[in-house]
Amino acid sequence: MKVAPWPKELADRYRTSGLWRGETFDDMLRSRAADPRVAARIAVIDTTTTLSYRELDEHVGRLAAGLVGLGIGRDERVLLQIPNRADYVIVVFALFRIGALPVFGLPAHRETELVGIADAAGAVAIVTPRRIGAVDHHALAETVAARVPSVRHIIAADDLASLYADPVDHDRSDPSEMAFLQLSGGSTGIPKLIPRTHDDYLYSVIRSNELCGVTADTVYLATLPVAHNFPMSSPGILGALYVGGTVALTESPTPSVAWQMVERAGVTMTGLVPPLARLWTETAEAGTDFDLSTLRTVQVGGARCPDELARRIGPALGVTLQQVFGMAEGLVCYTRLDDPEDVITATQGRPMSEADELRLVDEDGEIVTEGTGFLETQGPYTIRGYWADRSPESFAPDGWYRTGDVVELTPEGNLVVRGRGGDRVNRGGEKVSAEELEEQLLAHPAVRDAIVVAVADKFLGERTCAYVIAALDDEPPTLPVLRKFVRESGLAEWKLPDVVKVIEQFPETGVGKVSRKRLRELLAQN
Ligand code: OOB
Repeated sequence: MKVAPWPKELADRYRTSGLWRGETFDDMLRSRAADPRVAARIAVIDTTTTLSYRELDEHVGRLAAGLVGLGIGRDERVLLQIPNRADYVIVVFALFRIGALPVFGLPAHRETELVGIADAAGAVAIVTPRRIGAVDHHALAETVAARVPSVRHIIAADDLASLYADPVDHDRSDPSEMAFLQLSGGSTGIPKLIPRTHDDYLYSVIRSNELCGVTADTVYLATLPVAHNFPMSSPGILGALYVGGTVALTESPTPSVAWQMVERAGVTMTGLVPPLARLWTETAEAGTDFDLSTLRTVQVGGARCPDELARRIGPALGVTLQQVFGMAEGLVCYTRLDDPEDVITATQGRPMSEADELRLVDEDGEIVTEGTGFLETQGPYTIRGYWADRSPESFAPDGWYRTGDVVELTPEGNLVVRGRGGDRVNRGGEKVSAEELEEQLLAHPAVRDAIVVAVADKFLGERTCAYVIAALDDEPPTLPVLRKFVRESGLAEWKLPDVVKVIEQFPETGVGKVSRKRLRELLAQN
């Protein structure tokens, strides 16, 4: 299956310099399981299951055979909606083994998102447990399957064993081809699918391991939803598995649950978004009986970590903080573990690879050499296009990815994230596309027009404010009414508006477009 290719000259360079190694994710698991020093070590642990590398490989082989038996084939897309459980790892590697392509849905996605993703990907199957908490995910998957004709199978992620069959041989995947599809944090309502190859993604994992000090003794806790790029590969669960370390998983990120797993598995490292980092920090500052002494590194990323919080995390949790600024499209920046304190607490680090190229541009695309600018990038693990070529405007004419982030470069070459264009709200790491929410709000009969902007929030960093023009003067839409409406339209809970403001007309820019900037200023004033 083809991905938008890197220019030949770059691809040759990445290959000859050994960044792209010609290794697949299935090669990786097979060789760990075959290595007598690694085979018996714990690969994966959750609250009910513990698997050694050999056992994981056996489960993967039997499930892979079962999936082939269902008729799922190479290059076919399979939408996953699996929480942080050992089953997730088994399913992903079984799909890798047969060369089918996982599409990384999140447990919080609801009908509208799942239909959009399944449809755009042409998914042939959905894998989800029957329930996650109070939600009937099997019923949800059935609704999606009824609306998306390509979906032929719904597979129960909590009953994988019913599919197990005797292992069979599989053709090896081409490392330069697509391994899976990630989802973009997105500034549009249409789901953008991010094709990542074995070569490019494995390079990012291996390089992340080097600079995050991940070894066979690392126990990485997936605290954030594991399908997300950050806990998946920065260095995440794939990093830990690559070196024969241990992946621990927790379904709840709150201290009272997650810290039980820290104690039980002897967790050394995890990644958090800023609101969770605040919760962990404040809980630890207040005093805890949990033994967190095995924790060495806590990463924070996904959204801007306030400097004030960054200064408290290390002392409170007894760890080294690492800031991570990354994106599912590729580029990931890290502060280094031995950076000076002020770099760790006040910057978002620098690119992981010397082959990452960065430039800052202004609104017209002109290069900016001083101060802040929009970040654009190309490199050995940054995509050149979305799958099925959606949103060509996200790429500059020469193929560089336009991150949309406004950043500043310090003299030492570290990045400080200053914000981004007005089309997306970053709600503590969970991104809300203004366009997607506006579209849903416009469908409500009491709404004539709607514009969604970010409002500053101490806990989440940003929250979602919907400015609406009422359709009828005597029935202005209210927050509870619009939240209920958006929830029922099938969007994930994190996308519901936090604030609704009814306004008579939107302020305009000089050219007659709605000025989001002016709306944000209005919000800041009151
Ligand atoms: C990560 O990936 P996505 O794809 O959910 O979101 C990417 C966007 C970035 O473009 C930026 O706007 C924001 O999230 N972001 C940050 C940040 N980390 C991500 N903004 C400020 N400070 C940070 N530290 O969020 C992601 C992917 C891999 C590793 C880490 C995060």
